[in-house]
Amino acid sequence: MLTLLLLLTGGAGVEIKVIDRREAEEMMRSRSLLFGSTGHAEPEKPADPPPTCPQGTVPFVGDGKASIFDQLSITEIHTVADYLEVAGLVDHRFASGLADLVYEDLRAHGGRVIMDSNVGIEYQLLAPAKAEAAAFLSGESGIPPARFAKVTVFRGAASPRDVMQYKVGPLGGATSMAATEMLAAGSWKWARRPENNAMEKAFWQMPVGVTMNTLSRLIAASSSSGEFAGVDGNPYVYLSWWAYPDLGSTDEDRIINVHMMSIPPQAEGDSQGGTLLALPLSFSVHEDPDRPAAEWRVDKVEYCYRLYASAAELASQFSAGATPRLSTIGEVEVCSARISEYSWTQMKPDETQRAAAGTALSMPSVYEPQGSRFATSGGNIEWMGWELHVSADDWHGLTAHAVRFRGETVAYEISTMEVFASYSGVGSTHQVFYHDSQWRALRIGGEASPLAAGLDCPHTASFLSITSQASDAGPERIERAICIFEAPTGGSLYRHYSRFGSLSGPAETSMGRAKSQLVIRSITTPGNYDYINNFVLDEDGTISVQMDFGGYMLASYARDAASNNEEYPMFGVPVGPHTNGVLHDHVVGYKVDLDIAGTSNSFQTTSIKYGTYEEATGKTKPAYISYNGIKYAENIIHPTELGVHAKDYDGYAVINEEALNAWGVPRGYEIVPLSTTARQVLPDDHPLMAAGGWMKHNIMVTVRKDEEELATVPSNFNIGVPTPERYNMDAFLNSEPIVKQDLVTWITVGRQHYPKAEDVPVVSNFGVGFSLKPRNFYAAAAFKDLPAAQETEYGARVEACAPPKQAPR
Ligand SMILES: [Cu+2]
Repeated sequence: MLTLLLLLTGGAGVEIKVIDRREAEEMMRSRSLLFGSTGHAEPEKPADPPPTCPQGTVPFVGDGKASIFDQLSITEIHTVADYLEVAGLVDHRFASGLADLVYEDLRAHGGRVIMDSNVGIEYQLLAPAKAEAAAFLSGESGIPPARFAKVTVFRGAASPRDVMQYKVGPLGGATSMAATEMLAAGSWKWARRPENNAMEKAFWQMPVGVTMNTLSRLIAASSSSGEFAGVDGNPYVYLSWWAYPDLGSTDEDRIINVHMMSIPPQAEGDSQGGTLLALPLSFSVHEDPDRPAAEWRVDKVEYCYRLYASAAELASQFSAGATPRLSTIGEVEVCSARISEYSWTQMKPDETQRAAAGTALSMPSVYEPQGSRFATSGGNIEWMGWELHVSADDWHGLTAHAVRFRGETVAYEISTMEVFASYSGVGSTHQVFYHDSQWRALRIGGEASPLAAGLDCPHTASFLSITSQASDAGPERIERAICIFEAPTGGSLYRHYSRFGSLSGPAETSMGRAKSQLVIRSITTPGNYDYINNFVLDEDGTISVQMDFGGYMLASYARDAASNNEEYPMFGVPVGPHTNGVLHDHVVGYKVDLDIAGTSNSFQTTSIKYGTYEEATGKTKPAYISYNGIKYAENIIHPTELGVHAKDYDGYAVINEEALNAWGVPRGYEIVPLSTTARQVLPDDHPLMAAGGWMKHNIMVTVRKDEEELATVPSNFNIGVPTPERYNMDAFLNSEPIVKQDLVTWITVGRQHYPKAEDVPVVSNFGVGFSLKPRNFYAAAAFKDLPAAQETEYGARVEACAPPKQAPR
């Protein structure tokens, strides 16, 4: 996503050259050789892992049938791409392979050739029909469902241009393949397509380069007076830009806002500190696919909190004075940026700054006295009675299928769907927002980072690879993209201290079981933020879904400290020199298809109320009740599709009214938000909410339909218009009866992030999530039959594999 502009300010002449990332990294490397180290300590090499305990002592015993949910293999993707090419449905199989062609096209034809081509953008598994898949999983049918791909194609060759999705398949069978259009032609408009890094940043470089050349004297003059200065006499200043859709975008006018930022020069390979180094310069680019990219219209030039009709107008007003080293040049107020002060955006590992003596010692770590207790086979995982299949969709992220506990299905599907953020902001970065599934090279699944043992997951973790289509080389495997590990929480799953002991035991005793969880994790870094995506299993039948946020905030330019900052305190907080941390939100959406004792399910809410006995029961208060005021629960089975906020009721559950536990209570699973969860505060008529139905409530309940796959589709340009109906939550919620139906709960959890100084340089990881917990699903606690800690000779087992004991203090 990061494209670099290189500004050369040597001598009298000024030249701005647009370069791509590879060239920029090359330049950075050679510059580092020229100017030497900037004095930061080399990061310490990771210490050797702790002694490894025996592994693989638990065999995988399942049938592996849930492998029908494996994402497309690289071979399958190429098979589908071959077919589409031969069928004439794509001119270019993968956008990811276009980088060189785009540059050639831009030089020779202004980019018209690519804009007039059909380009294969994304190849995904089209989930099998549930009825077919469920029959195969249960053994009712011996035939696995046929595999199909869903392919998203930018149809630049269509008239009018549009985005199409094709169902392609079946794969791997004797039957010949076919491609079927899944959307009405023209319904997903060209101007609404998701941004595509491989294709589009190169296009935007043209108008951005032209604009920066027009403003070169402003930038150069600012540099000579120190505002855009280089570092340590280094004549190079690296500028980057961030591009986001403008909220004024329409079906015909695709507007990209470009915000200039600087890049900390020493940060080879990691320039993310630059998201804190906003420059006071922004402008808008209007895409016109029928014209050469260099001629695309640029307007709304904002410099230093002032709007100019064009770069030329800003440049000419600036030239009228042309005396550097003044706060005002010509008619232009110069905003001091002082981007040479970048060290505050960087972490500083420094042994002399250790907070306490213990910092020098190793942290506690996980070890497994008798080997790991979970087993895997491909994406199939087994642990302590749990069975599930896990994978990562390239666009949407971590997904689980066929989730079973103690031999019974709990959920057919739990899928990560979308991570959304919208920023306030007045100057420089304006109103920024993004749907993270939409970044071609930066999406939730495909940008998964290889996980680091000892940082992201314990050394005892097992790893799974995923297929990503983010690379310029086409589809490829990312090794170690998902980790699976078991770790103790340090507390107990249950405990009780008995003063009276038991008949056979000591007079006083504690009983209980240490709490240990299985964690399935992937981490993706779509730019500045890191999203840490977890599915967490407990031995009591609870599965939790958590998203933690880490990394760098996005900041905007501030003229000065709080006293002279237009954005403080309404839209953000000063967090560094000329830097305002901008108020924003993080909203995460999931699809949860619980199946409680089958698929005849209902949605029940519980409110804890206070009132008279008559209000609670509708009957007269019995005489033995002395005070007529009492707490009671009001349960409602909701008749039709609905959305609720986390604070509307005290409890939410999916239940099966026909399947009762031993006590005659309907079996169920409850949905428990893990922390104070924020609903989107943008009103329903805000341009972003037309496609944001999935974040209008915390829990939305609908009748499950195969064609209602997910309630979002990647694109930041669905502004003021809904997504195609297949992905539109507002269309899913149409008052259908939901009693004794196969239900989907669409769960949205979020946080408002009002920044603070401690969010710099990077935030302390924080997160959102929810748990799915058995509610009368069993007749008693599911852990009742598990050995208590004392009965496992736990201490003796630990001895076998423990690191050396510390001397007593
Ligand atoms: Cu944040």
